[in-house]
Amino acid sequence: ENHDQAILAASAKHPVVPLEKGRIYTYGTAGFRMKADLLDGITFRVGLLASLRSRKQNSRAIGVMITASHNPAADNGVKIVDPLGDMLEQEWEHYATALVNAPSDEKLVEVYNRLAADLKIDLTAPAKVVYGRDTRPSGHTLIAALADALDATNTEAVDFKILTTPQLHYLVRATNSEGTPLAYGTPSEVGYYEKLAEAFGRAMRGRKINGPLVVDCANGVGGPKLNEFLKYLPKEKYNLDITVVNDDVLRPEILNLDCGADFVKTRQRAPPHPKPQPGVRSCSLDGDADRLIYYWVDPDSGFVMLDGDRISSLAASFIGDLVESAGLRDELRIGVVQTAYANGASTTYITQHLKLPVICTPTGVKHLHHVAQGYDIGVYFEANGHGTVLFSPDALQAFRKTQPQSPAQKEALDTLAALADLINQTVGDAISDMLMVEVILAHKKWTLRDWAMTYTDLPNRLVRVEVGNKDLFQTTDAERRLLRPEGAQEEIDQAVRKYKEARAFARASGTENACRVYAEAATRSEANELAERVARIIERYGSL
Ligand code: G16
Repeated sequence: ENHDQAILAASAKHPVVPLEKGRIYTYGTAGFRMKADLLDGITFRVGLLASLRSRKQNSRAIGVMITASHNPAADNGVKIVDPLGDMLEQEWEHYATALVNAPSDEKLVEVYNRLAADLKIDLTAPAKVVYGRDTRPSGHTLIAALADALDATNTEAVDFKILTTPQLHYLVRATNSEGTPLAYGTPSEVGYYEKLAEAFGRAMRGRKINGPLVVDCANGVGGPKLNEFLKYLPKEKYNLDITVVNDDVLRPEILNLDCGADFVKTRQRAPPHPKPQPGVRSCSLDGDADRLIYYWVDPDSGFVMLDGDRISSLAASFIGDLVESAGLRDELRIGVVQTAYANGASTTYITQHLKLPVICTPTGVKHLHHVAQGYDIGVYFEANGHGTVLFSPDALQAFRKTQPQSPAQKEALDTLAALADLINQTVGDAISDMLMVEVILAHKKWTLRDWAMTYTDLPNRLVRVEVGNKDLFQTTDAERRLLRPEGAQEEIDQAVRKYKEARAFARASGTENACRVYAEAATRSEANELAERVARIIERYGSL
């Protein structure tokens, strides 16, 4: 079977907007992400790649998600999900880049056929792609471009319509594992809610939640989905009192505007609307519900934030204790994965106090996920609240097969097994992570203040710097140092030396046309000052 004519005809309807000379579209931290009006042709071509990927993967289903997550409403993005629900294998990112940058429809067909030949893909084999999108209005037309690509390549298409990103990841894995011993869950949105609700009940083991919780959904897809999910949770049984706010998805322009996990993390304050009630437990999701940040406004000390590092250390500490009680300490290796953005105090707490190994990777959950898979229990979170906990097949087996010698050991084993079902195993999932945090706090009988007391964050500051060409900035050492432009790192080092207990780094964003600067130091004013200094260095080198 030959798809050439069909691809040529369809591609003519979905042209890629040419970039200025010398620049290309690249598959970044989270796929292709940019202003939505540039994405039609790109999405079409990603559809072609998804079909190739499915054929290469023995016709298993591949996922495509249309979302720009925390970015402004006018942006959108497209990314591919592999058969087990994790991110596209990195080697294939190059193939995506090659297809997307083919300079004409004819060249596109050439690249498509060359990939098929080089990768020994049988174009007559069945192919299947499942897809979804967030609430951005542009998602609708992008889905049409994707569907045209699937049609042209004779690929079975399953449209799950509007979803959170982690729901789509779940659905890909559930679709591919259905009917096997490793069945992940029923491949439907309802199946997702039922699985999480059931696991939450088992993990709670009769405990009660300690106080109301306000959940800010960034006016994104998490709003309607969380409202739907709450119908599956018996409120009285758990003393569950959740108020969903910023869940207006009918006015697209307010998506992520002055609310959501990215706002809270970067601005280090609560969303102004609705007016924060002092002392009330709160958390924020981002625009596609894969990030989670907890916080409260303290009547005495003001805003206190519990970010991804806190969620990570909370999970590692609780799960570590359970593994000990389950008698599996010598059997299962637990590790924590962070990025350069992790607060230094969290790394110290995890290594010195919890006595667990920490590995630092570049930004992007795909990197963290990969390293976390090397442990029996791999806890990974980015400071921005994106992460999850992975359990290896050996760990799952140990939870099920170990014969408990005491009620306490049985409880620990059962709770671990329940957590492994509750926590999304495919990718960071704000709704699932929120339930995990609530389970842990309920078991420990902790308030958010108790949680915040475990260690003291080093004051830190994150700055976004607009530059002419962010691709000038190249990093090494898990993004902690700049290789290029030449001279920039020396200047950063000089700036850092002026402060006590200080650290700073700069890197190009993989999702926005900007650089990010992170600084931490002994005091708030020093952290701010250092961040500003480094930002100015980056600005200067970025305009050379
Ligand atoms: C995406 C990635 C995250 C990353 C974030 C920011 O998040 O999935 O792993 O931390 O972008 O990346 P960068 O600093 O390179 O712009 P999301 O929530 O936007 O999909």
